[in-house]
Amino acid sequence: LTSERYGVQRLPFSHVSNRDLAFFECLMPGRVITDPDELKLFNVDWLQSVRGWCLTGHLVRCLHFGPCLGKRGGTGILICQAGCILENLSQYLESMDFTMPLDLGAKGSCHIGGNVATNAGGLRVLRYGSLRGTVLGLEVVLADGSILNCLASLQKDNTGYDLKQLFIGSEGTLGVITTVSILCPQKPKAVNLAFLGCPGFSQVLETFTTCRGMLGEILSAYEFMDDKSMKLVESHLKLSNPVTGSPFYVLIETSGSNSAHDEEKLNHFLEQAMTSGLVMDGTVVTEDKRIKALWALRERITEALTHDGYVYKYDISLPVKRLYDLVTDTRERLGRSAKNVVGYGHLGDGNLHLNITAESYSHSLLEAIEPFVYEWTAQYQVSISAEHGLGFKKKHYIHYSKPREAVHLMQKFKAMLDPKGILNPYKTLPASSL
Ligand code: 2HG
Ligand code: ZN
Repeated sequence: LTSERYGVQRLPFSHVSNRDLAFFECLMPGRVITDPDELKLFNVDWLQSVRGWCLTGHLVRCLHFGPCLGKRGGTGILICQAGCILENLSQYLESMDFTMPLDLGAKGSCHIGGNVATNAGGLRVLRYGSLRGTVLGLEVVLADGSILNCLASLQKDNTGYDLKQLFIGSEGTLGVITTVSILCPQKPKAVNLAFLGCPGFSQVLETFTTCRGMLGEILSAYEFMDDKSMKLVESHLKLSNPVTGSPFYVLIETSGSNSAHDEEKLNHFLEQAMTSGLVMDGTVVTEDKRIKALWALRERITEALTHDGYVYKYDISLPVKRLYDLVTDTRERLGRSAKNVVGYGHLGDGNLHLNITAESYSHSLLEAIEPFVYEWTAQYQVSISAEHGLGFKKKHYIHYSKPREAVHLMQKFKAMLDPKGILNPYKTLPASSL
């Protein structure tokens, strides 16, 4: 049980009464859920590792109304409500020759409000930067019920503090994002995807340096995965890897405006990478359907892992040179007590996803992993949460990445904006002694 495993003490919140239910039913007829089985879907996380005890739901369902795209001076500015699904937004934008600056494996189910609240990174950070740069404005409901309108759609606005940044990446602990304005680039005219096998991690790194030099402005993603992650995708999801037999794989995407120019550049790079032994084998695709199929090999690793057993997840920012050392050291430390220790991630952003699987949850395995992984990480003064946030399980480890004064100031913001602690309780920050 979550409360026992993690020692959660319920805060002194009131309970939902029949009067409350009647109020919500009046506000959103037919949308209030009280059936325990239906509620389970919202109370248990998708990894099935923790559960909450909500007796009623659900607000988000009413926040899914459609997007609109403005093109001030040819620049695409999307304004949409928080409940829009990322993939629907992408399709809407593509039909108008624009693209979403954010893409991630969960695009078919995740909501843009959640993406912004967690400052989700994903596969396009290398090209378009994080949501901190592309989100132009937000509308947020504060803990006292008032609406904060920071819904600017200007690229430049230095009037006072940039309040929207407080809510981006705050994991819903400071306010509920209800509307988002986001800057969307033009849809690239030519996209190529190369899936390559490398003989070792040092070659993965050298291939990155080479392709950054040779592909420069058209490079839009550089992802890596180890052989073990690919094996899981093959065995659990029955996807076939077109380039087998390498200890490491990389996905290199180019996005540009001139296909002949981009292909020539890519071919030059591939020739160089093959002749110098950086790459053992590979395939290049340009057709939309085949691009999607290759991306699935990378995007669906997370899903494959859930079929492998209980998953311990770590999302670390590291100097790229050290990125795989953490995987090797963890594998060696855990030996046979883990089922699989895999490493993959957004190498172009210095972001490793270290995942460890076991047949079922084991407290002693958790103790062998934590704080080892955090201490290992802290020696490089980097981040124990690169793009996923601290959430419920990692809030006590914030000190590995942030100085005491910074955590204290965060707690002060929290106390000011949410004095009763009603917004996403028990997440992101350790309890304050303020
Ligand atoms: C990804 O890059 C996601 O696939 C999920 O950020 C990472 O499950 C994970 O560890
Ligand atoms: Zn990721």
